[in-house]
Amino acid sequence: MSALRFSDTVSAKLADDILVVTIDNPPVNALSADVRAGLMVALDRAEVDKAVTAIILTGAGSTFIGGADIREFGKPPVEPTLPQLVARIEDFAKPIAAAINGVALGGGLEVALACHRRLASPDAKIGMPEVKLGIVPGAGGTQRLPRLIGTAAAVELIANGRVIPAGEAQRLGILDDLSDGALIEDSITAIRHAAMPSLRRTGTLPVPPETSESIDKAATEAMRKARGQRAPAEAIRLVRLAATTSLADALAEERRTFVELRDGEEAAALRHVFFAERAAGKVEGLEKVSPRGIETVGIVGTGLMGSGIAAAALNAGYRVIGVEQTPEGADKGRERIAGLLDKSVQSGRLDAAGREEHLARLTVSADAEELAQADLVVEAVFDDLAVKTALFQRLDGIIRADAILATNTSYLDPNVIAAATAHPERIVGLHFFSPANIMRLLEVVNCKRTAPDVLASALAFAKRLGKLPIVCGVTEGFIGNRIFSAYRREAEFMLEDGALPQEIDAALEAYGFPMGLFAVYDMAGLEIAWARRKRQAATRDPAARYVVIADRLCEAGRFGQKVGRGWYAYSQGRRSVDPEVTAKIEAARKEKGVTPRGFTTDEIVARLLRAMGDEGKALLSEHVAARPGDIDLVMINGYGFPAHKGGPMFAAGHR
Ligand code: T1G
Repeated sequence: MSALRFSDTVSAKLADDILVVTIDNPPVNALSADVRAGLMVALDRAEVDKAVTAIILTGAGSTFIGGADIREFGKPPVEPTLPQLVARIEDFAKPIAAAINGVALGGGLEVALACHRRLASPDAKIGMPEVKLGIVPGAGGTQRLPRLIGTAAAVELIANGRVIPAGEAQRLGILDDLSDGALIEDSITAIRHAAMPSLRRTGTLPVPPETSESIDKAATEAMRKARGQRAPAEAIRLVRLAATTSLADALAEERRTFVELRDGEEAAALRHVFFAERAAGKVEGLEKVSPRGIETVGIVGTGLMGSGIAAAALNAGYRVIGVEQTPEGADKGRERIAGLLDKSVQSGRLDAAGREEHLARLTVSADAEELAQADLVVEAVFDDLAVKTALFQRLDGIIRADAILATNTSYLDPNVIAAATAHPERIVGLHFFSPANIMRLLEVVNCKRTAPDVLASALAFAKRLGKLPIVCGVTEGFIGNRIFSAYRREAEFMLEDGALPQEIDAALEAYGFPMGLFAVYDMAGLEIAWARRKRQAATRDPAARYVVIADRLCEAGRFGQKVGRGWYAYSQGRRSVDPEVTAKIEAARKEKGVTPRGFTTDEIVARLLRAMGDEGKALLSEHVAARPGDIDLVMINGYGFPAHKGGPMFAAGHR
């Protein structure tokens, strides 16, 4: 069977009378201009070649087609465009089958929907995640999917950008069949009968009738999650069109909407986040450094953070040795970890057998000598310098010389802890965010003496945990808490100047934060920052502006939600404005002789964004953060910054 080449990325082989066309455009077979051109040439050849009775489309490697080539967005369109290719496939005189050998996403699924048959390997995944990039499908997905699975199901998949396994896709009616191990052969068999009695052209199918209730329910649920983003609403509008508008008119409206969104700020922000996520964790010069093998993880302290880290490590397949100070403490720690696994079972993320298998890999002991077996030890003990330093000095005498020591400290200086130990080069910071088994974000702190292979090992560990690792240098609060402190300070300045907590929180929620700053502050507890302010009091710059309002709340025992009072009052879990807080704010203003003034929502947001952006610029100039995208990812994944705004650095114009 001779190989035919239609472009750099598209080739084919003739299997008897079937032309098997393969897209080979690493790493994800994106539908670049070369792929689109190559497919068009393949169709030209099949059209005129009498020896060809049908076509199979498939991908090289483990991906069918990962979507349109996002890197082409923002550049002048190159023909053939994807809609032109998709229309030609659907209208082709000879049968075409999609042999979906891996992920078929976005434009990849749209190409498959235009084919006359669709088979997939059982481990394939399919979906239209365009809304996660701030856009809608732009090559017929909003019109062809409802014709196969109905409007409500299409709304649910497209407006949520959900990616589903092949089995579910077959049950919904997107795929004709699954093929385990003989995908091309099975596709050839299927396509031989596709023309009888006539080719099924998806775009000509009627949209199955269904009640408006089911459609409205899917739409309402999707809009609830959209949190102010445009793309999901536009996707719903377009999918609804399929049942009421001609294919040609609806495709034109889909394309118009796609182009408008693609060229808008929301899509630019989400593309920035997409590429920032893939750049994160890449450190100059570390590519050639081999990480040390880690299979056994020791965790000292199995409290809230330690048990979360233990559960994350168990989920990633590590053997885990938890250590507590007493046997009772060890028993409690084990119960806490088992409890987290139970929650995973309840949520369906883990089954009962998996839970047992995880627990078989867990030891929790009061004997620190057990840590001699660990390849990596993470401390998650009380965030006190003396406690952590003494612990690391003790561990120097217990763990292997090639074992790595990681501190989970939030605010202490890991360089100071490392300097007090025998081997500072093996110390790294792993700042987990609570709950550590759920939150993706992990700040990987590259201390002054951290050895390159230790940093590489920490990154490999983070990736195997499924975390989003952001490498940072040493500064108080690393990236996230330092920026949080900066905009919390700015918010408190505005309180003193005349704003109220509920006004600032409402402004942040209108911008897209799930929760305002003061509500978050109440959830975290006011006492942590209070303790730090008291620690810093002696060295604070007397000329620097200092707002006493938070201190006044703490002095009155208002430590936040857990004590029922903080910036707000809480009863039965409901938050309400507390006149006592307003009075304390007014008293603090009077003490400073401040005449309060009003603030608009825009001004509040602008001042907070500027505070975040300025602190981010400082982190970059101090080389604590390597790139603006890293800062954006920390604030989006750790502090609720709306992804569709791109993060504080993107919002401030630092792209
Ligand atoms: N275009 C260009 N580059 C892409 C890409 C894409 N669609 N997808 C991934 N890459 C790059 C990525 O930046 C990284 O680059 C490398 O490939 C590996 O990615 C008309 C308009 C496919 C599940 O949204 O979900 O179709 O860092 O690390 O973990 O309606 O990539 O190596 O230089 O993520 O194996 C819709 C996005 C597009 C899918 C593979 N499609 N991609 O995951 O690899 S819009 C998507 C993914 C569209 C149509 C519309 C994942 C993946 P580098 P990776 P992975």
